[in-house]
Amino acid sequence: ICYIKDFEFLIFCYLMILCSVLKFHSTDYLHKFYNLSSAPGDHLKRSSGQFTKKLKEMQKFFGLRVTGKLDTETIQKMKTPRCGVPDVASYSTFPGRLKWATNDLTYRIENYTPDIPKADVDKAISSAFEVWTEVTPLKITRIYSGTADIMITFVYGDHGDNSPFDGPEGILAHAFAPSPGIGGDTHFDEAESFSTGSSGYCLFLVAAHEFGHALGLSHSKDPGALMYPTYSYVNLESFTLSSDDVDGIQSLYGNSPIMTPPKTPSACDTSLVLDAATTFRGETMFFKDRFLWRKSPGSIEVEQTTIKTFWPELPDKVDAVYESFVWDTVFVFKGKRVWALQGYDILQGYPRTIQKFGFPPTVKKVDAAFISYFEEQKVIFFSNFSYDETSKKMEKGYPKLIKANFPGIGGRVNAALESNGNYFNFLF
Ligand SMILES: [Ca+2]
Ligand SMILES: [Ca+2]
Ligand SMILES: [Ca+2]
Ligand SMILES: [Zn+2]
Ligand SMILES: [Zn+2]
Repeated sequence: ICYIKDFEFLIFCYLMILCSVLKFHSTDYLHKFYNLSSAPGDHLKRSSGQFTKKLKEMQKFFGLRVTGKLDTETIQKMKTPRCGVPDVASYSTFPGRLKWATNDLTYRIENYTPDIPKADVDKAISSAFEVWTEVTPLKITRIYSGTADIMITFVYGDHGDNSPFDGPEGILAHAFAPSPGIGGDTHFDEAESFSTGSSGYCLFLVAAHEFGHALGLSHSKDPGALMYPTYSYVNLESFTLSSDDVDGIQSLYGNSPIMTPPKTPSACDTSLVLDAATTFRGETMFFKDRFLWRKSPGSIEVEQTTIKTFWPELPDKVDAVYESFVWDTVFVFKGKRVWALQGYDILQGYPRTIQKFGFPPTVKKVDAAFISYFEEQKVIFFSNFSYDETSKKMEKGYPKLIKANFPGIGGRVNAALESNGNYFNFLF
């Protein structure tokens, strides 16, 4: 989590306005979904006791801290648009659209973190700039002495800009919006343990986010955006800016002739082809690229998040997922590998190959999987194979053609799910 100095006051004012607007919306929200008895919009007369009670109900339902207050977490949850994310394109710039007057900028690394080798710091920083220069006409050159537009330092605690760092965790870094002097400067909290991978905080990811600020972007509401306010690790090989980030930076500097980035998929998009679907401890989960949608049973709300937020070690674009109730375990397939997860943890010995898991070597990947209640805890795999959960072996008589078991379904299955109790197979 980071925040942007100098705009503290502005952001504070902005949030105050937002909150009064949100109180109105939150009354609406609680009225609609929690049976709050006051009429929607009747926020002036609403009994705050009733409001607080319903708010607590809602917080409990979503597993938030039950404060009875419109805290950020709760507001965030309420703002999570229903049915996927229709207004997901939500980058923001600073008040007054602060940007650099020139496309030719400089940066200087003033000191180094002891956490990783110098060469890795240099590489993380230059790659983090490239993320933005790739999609804009911006040119950002490194200088080794004198004052650059973007001065980069690693510092502890109070470091003379009235925004002291807070020790380990919390704030990871901050950057100043474009302006002369301190504008653009980027400070990293040395109390954090920076890394080149998934341990601690990946310097490249933190820097890329901060440089977004240094170039004029504020936070985005798009959970798939780099400019989303919270840190989440993504596989560096598959890292790309979201279209929201690109739209944001291009709104300030215009575009470079290349590249169309992947869009954050919307759950409402009827042309969306899912990668996989599963139940997970009573919830239903849908997978697409690096995204994950969660739906609780009794809720019409679908929450969008990323796979990495849930399971940082998992790859994006999974092939198939199913939940084994017998083992309270979720199995995730991608290519020739399978991961076994209990809650947030990966079971020992995983990931392993699908051959070790019981598939014959002829199976190259699994397209989809689910447990069938009809067939006594048999897992149906749509690489056209069936597998016995208890003996952990491929069943006799399989593989079968998809058509043999599921008449009416032709071609390839991308994701499958059997809804508990309803004896329904959803095939995607
Ligand atoms: Ca500066
Ligand atoms: Ca910190
Ligand atoms: Ca450190
Ligand atoms: Zn930030
Ligand atoms: Zn600072």
